[in-house]
Amino acid sequence: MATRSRAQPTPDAATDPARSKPARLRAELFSPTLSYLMEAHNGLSAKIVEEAGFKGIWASGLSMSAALGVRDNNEASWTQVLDQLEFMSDATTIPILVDGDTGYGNFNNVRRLVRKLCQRQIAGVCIEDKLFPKTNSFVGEAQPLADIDEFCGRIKAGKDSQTDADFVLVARIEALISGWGLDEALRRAEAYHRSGADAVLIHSKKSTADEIFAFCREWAGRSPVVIVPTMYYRTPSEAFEANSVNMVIWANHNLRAAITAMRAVSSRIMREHGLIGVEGEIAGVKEVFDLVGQSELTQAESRYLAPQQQRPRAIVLAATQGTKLGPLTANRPKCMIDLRGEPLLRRLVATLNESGVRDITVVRGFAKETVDLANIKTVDNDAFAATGEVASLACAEAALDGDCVVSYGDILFRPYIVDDLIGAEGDIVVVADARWNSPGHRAPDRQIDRVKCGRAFTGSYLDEGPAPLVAIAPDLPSSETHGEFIGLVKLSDRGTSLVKAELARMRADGSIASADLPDLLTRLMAQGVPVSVLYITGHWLDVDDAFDLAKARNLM
Ligand code: SPV
Ligand code: MG
Repeated sequence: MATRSRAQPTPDAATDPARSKPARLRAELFSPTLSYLMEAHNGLSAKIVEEAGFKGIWASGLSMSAALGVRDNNEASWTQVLDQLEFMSDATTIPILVDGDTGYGNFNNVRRLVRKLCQRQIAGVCIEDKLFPKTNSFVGEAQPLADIDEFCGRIKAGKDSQTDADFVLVARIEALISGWGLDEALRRAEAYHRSGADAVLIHSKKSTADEIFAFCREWAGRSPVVIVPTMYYRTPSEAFEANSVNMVIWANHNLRAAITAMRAVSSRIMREHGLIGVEGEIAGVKEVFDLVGQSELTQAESRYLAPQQQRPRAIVLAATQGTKLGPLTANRPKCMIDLRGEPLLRRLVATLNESGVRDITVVRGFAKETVDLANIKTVDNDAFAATGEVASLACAEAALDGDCVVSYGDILFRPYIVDDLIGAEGDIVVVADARWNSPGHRAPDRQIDRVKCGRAFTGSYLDEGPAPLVAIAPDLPSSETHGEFIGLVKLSDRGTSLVKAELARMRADGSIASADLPDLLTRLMAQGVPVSVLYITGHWLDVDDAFDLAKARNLM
């Protein structure tokens, strides 16, 4: 014979997280105080039951069926129920007593059911003495009951099949529901107890608990008693305790609450054709994320994802008006000018997204209310008119954390450039175009940020990694210029720390307001911080003046 039930456990075992779920349900059932199970019907409702403080879950057959949109007549198959239970069990740490209906057939079906439940750490099952396919106890009158001996066979088969010694089998007596009366209920309770049931569930559809209490008196504690006071809901729990009930099941109240809430919100949105009325009255999206543990995944990603899969966040500096574009930027900043039907910034954000960079903070300044795109966070540099790039970067200091890409807000580039930059070695890497001097590239008088490197671009595939940056400034002589800084920088975790420390120093010495990115990089290099250059050859553009804009629109 397989494992049989254990002796009565000590009461504090009910909440000991070191103990198995079946052991904790068993402890609840046998504890001297009244215990409660709360209904859940899927992973989310199970989590909410645990969050509320319940020590156990009733996986209701009625509720799981209704949540699937079917009747409580075994229309959902037993394996479909098992799937629901797996989600509920995975989502929670407290034990689950599952409503196993009739056991889905005869003794043989019960054996397989119990083995499968034990495999999933479901703590116990309740089976009722009716026939497959079952009918809910509150539907119709005089439902046929199972033959006592046949049902005892189901109980024995279930107990003989449990692979966890603490697994709980509750035998549910439907004699009162079906109108057979107290004597029949007691006769059945006795037979089920002798067959090895750990507890009996005595069910009633009366509006008072009289027949339940009469049963309890006669039963006299021969085994724990479980009740479902759905119909005699007015009876206070003190009365259950006084009548030696061991466990109360609140059987369907989360499902019914969900129906009421969903009806109210659906009809209101239908009526109002809008969301404003309901928004403050329903759980926020963040609550949804919290309930399903979204933050744990973020932490796990930083622990387990390969470094090349961990995409940095991005900070886009987009505070300037861009006065050289005349009336085009009278009411909106340069980053929002139209490039063939789309704002420049939307194209930039899409490129970053394409490279897996999704956490994007845009620093707004001029006409900030016009910088309003999906999937970006914004911070504001309200002193944009009197300050420069570094001051804007400092406004986004909270986002300067871990690996980070910093981009000007008026540039566009092919996605492979971000991919290469993210993969480039070095704590601080800047992107420079080696074809800075090619004809027709720029308006003739246009000022650019020139870079001087430890190694010129050769175009050879054998060039090993980024070149060291030696100087970055607009006024380097052409003979010493190896490229044009395009306004794209990668900072490693260490790189962001170095930059933050430098921002603090610049704040202290008053240089932060007017500084641009080349000034910041120059200061870092002066302290011996290595900065590298990733060479590219074209495949990018910026939009500074009408010449650039015409070129950009042609390229789009
Ligand atoms: C359930 O919750 O599915 C039950 C309890 O079995 S009752 O609906 O009262 O039968
Ligand atoms: Mg049921």
